[in-house]
Amino acid sequence: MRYFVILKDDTLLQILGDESFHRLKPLFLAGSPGLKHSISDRGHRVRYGDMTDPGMYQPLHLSAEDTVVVHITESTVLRKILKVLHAVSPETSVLVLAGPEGLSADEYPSMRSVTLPSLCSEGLVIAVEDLHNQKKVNRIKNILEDADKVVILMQNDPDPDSIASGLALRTLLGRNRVTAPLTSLGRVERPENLAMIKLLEIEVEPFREELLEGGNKLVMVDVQPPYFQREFPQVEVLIDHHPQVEKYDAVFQDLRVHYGATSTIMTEYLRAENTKLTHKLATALLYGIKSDTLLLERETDRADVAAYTYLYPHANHNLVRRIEHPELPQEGLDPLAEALKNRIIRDRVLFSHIQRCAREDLIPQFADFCLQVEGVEWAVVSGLVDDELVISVRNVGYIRSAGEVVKEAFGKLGSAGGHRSMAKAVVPLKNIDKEVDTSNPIDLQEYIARLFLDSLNKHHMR
Ligand SMILES: [Mn+2]
Repeated sequence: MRYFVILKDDTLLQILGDESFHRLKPLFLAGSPGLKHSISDRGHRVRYGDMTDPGMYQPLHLSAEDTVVVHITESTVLRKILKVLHAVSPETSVLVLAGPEGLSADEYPSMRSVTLPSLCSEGLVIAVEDLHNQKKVNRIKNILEDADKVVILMQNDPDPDSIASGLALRTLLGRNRVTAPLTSLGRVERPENLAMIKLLEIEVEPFREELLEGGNKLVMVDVQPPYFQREFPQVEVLIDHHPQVEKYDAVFQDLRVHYGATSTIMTEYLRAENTKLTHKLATALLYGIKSDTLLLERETDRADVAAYTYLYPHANHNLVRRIEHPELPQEGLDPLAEALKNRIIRDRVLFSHIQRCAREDLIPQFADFCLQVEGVEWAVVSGLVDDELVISVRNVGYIRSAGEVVKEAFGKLGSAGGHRSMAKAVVPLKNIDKEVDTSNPIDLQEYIARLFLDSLNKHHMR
């Protein structure tokens, strides 16, 4: 494919720069000797002639494979050029960089027009945002510059968004895991989050009071002080997207409640700073946005989509898949096979019980799998973990809320709850061992099925 560019002057080159044209390697067609010189001085191939003369185009042997970009603002000249081009080679694609008033697509079906402002405005918006974010990053750096350690505090059960945000902040500050530790008063618990820190080799340290002594400074990401319900010394920097429920003090804060993830704010910081994105950081941030917005479906801002797009080419998607689907340990296969063999399906609900469950995270994984069975609308997978019965529930999404059904079925026996399409219950065995023989998997499965179906039918008022 060949490209040709017809110019009235070098405005277009000045605005778009030579780089984009070097990529297309076009032949420029100039209407004046002066323009010809200035284009060739910039290192482009150029030919000079009368743009409205068919003789200019005939030697080019234009075909349907070729594209001509036209930037002529004077409409009578533009019309003449388009007419000549159309006569010489009606199939050649013509991109007009102007609002060609009175030119109809019917007349020139191979023509398309875009205005220069529409081409450049997105870039302008980004540049303005970058400038704004750059100022914030400078402020953050100033505040934290003299700290011995920057202690980054996340929620008590750190989620991917907070972990990725902490990692991004550490990178922006040019610090490492010793001088900017990621800390939590609790620990990472969900299997996906554990897989994330394991696969991306991220260390989350327990928060210790000594960390706030001396010349260390406290920072919070993806969380605000009232969440912790305790006193802290001065919070120096706070970056979050949750709504502010109570007042608190921070030297600098960037709170963007319309954003779906703190990782989006951090990605904007990195973009503004032109920081090189490692696979690790890009993967963490992409997964942070993805998990906080349920793959850009929930409470998503235009900014989240833009950040996701920015990160996408730098992220390791194979790792994201492995984080989302943690590895199945080999020793888990036999108990799973047994559970699958003993499954029962009633009223489109598949029940399966793992009597010897080595790892709790097998249960939700297996529930996801069971939901793929033909004709099944609900998967209820249970398993014995230590002295508790853990029940994971999944549904296909358009029926009753899993959280409500599970609460009704098992809420009196232990903790139970969840969302529309997924829910979980944890029942201490001592709460049920008078009603059912918990050493017998078949009895236990029947017991769970009865409680669950009773609750589901109660909720069947749709
Ligand atoms: Mn978040």
